[in-house]
This record gives sequence, C-alpha cells and structure tokens, in this order.
Amino acid sequence: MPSWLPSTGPGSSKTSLTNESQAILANNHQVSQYTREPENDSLLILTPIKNNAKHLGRYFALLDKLKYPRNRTSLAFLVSDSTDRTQQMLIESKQWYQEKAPPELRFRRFDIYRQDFFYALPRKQRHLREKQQERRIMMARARNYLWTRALQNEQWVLWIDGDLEYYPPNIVNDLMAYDKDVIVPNCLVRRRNVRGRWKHSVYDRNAWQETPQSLEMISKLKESDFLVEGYRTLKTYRRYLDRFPKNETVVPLDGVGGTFTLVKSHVHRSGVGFPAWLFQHQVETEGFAKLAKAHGYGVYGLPFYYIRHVTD
Ligand SMILES: Nc1nc2c(ncn2[C@@H]2O[C@H](COP(=O)(O)OP(=O)(O)O)[C@@H](O)[C@H]2O)c(=O)[nH]1
Ligand SMILES: [Mg+2]
Repeated sequence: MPSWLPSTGPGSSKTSLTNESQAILANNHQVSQYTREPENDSLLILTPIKNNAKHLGRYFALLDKLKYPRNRTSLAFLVSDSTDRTQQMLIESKQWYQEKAPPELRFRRFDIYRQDFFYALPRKQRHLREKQQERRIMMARARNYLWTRALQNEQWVLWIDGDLEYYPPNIVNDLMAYDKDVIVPNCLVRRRNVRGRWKHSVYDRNAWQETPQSLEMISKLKESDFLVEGYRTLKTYRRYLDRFPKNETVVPLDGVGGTFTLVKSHVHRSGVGFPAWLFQHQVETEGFAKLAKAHGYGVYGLPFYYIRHVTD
C-alpha cells in the first residue's frame, strides 16, 4: 500500500473534524428527509484532476467512508496538464485498490485517462476575473472528455472535485433519495475572520437561482457576454445557497458547480454535457445546468446540506 494512502478504519485522521465543524456539518441529518438504500443501481464517480497531489490522500479517505456499495461504484479520472505527482499517485492507488486491497474496497472499475490541453494557469491566478472564461472552457472540455469516455451502464454520475475537505459518509444515499435529475449540496469553505476565528461561508458560487433582478440584467446583455459569479466588478444578482430560509431544504437552481454534483446518467446520455461555448451567457457547470433545464430536466440544490472545500 503506498504510504500516502489513508489507512482504512474509522479513526483515520485525514477526515477527522473539530467540534465546531462537527456541529455545523451535523445539521445534514436534519435536512436529509430520508435515505435511499441502493438496490441495484450503480454509480460512476468522475473527477477531473490537475496538480492535486497534496489533496489525494484525503480524497481517497473520504471515498473510503462512503456508504454506497463499493462493488457498484466505479471511478474515473481525467488528468490534464499535471506537473506534480497526481498521475503517478493515481496509478499507485489503482494498483492498491484493484489488486492488493481487501475485496470490499475494490471498485467495479477504476479508470485513469490522460488528456493534455496544454493550458497552464498558475494556481494563484485561477480566480482572476479576466481568466475565467478560458479557464472554465478548459474545464468544460475536460469534463466532456471524461464523461464521454467513462460512462458505461451506470444509472448515476457523481462529479467530485479533487480538493474537497469533507463530505458525510451517507451523502450519496441522501442525495439519491431526493430523486432529482441533478442535485448539489451546499459547498462551504472555512476561513479565518479578522478576529482569527474560523467562519464558514459559501464556496461554490456557481450554484444559484435566477432572480427578477438577474433576469432583468441578462435581458440587457449582448449575446457574447460571459457571466461569472463572485466578482465585485460584475454584479449578477443571483441568489446563492446561503440565501434561503430554513424551511426551504430543497430548492430549484439555474446554475450549479461541479464540486459535488449528482446527475442521473440519462441527463448526460441525452446529450447534456458541459458547454465549452457560451450557452445563455454561461459555460461549463453553470452552462450544464442551463442546458439541462432547457431540456426539461430538474436541477436542485440543498441549502442546508453541507460539504466543505479546502481553504485555498
Ligand atoms: N482535467 C483537468 N482537471 C482540472 C483542470 N483544472 C482544474 N482541474 C480539476 O478540476 C477540479 C476543480 O478545479 P479547481 O481548480 O479546484 O476549481 P475551483 O475550486 O472552482 O477553483 C479539481 O479536481 C481540479 O484538480 C484542468 O485543466 N483539467
Ligand atoms: Mg477546488
């Protein structure tokens, strides 16, 4: 077993949480209305990945805790333009899980694809507004390469980013229970405030609902205008997942991110992928949500079901 992989078992330190984090994330039990026990369905987990070596130990530690049956779970990665040990570590983990690990840890399939796009953006620059359109188009292409190659007969596709810090073990069963075409939890991030205390806030601002003001703003755009969230210089008036009252546990969305996104496979199979061109002013995952809705599929979010992204 590669030394960087987590030792299995409940005490794994890679996924342990502080008391304060536990209190916030324990809320999930109240929000998930009921849990679905998977019968004969199967799941394909897809992760586009690039220079993600330092998060991979936790990535697998979290996967190992998932309650969804392993023998009905497949895993596929698309590695692009990576310059760190990401690819080598994935190969090591595949050898471990599929050849050496105890049978109950084996995945139905474990595929690693490599496709370079020769796109380099220093991690520090990846949130500059002027870089977003090209960066998100690259991501769209990566996601399309991945699902079109990896999807076989699975009923569910789960997109998970490589740099998540926490999600609860029962999340797949919980999300499936809502029985939606596309559904996302609320992806938070933990940052220190000015007084040095940890504070949780919404990380994934690609999950949003249109509002009368946002629709009004959109009506004045040129066809070639690209919209992106989270920039003071571009007000979009969308409603993010932290803007819902406590009684609205499941809400329709018009945009989603890809940090943790459960999709019924028939959505992708019917041709709904990730636009690598502007579709209703959006690309990639938000374009995907818009395209899914245009096809009549239901896209939903859970404002009070939390997962956590690493702190950049
Ligand atoms: N294949 C591929 N994966 C990428 C690329 N850029 C980022 N990723 C991966 O896609 C996921 C989301 O990217 P990330 O940079 O974390 O996005 P952010 O959290 O929205 O800033 C992570 O798993 C990354 O490792 C890319 O160009 N190609
Ligand atoms: Mg990320």
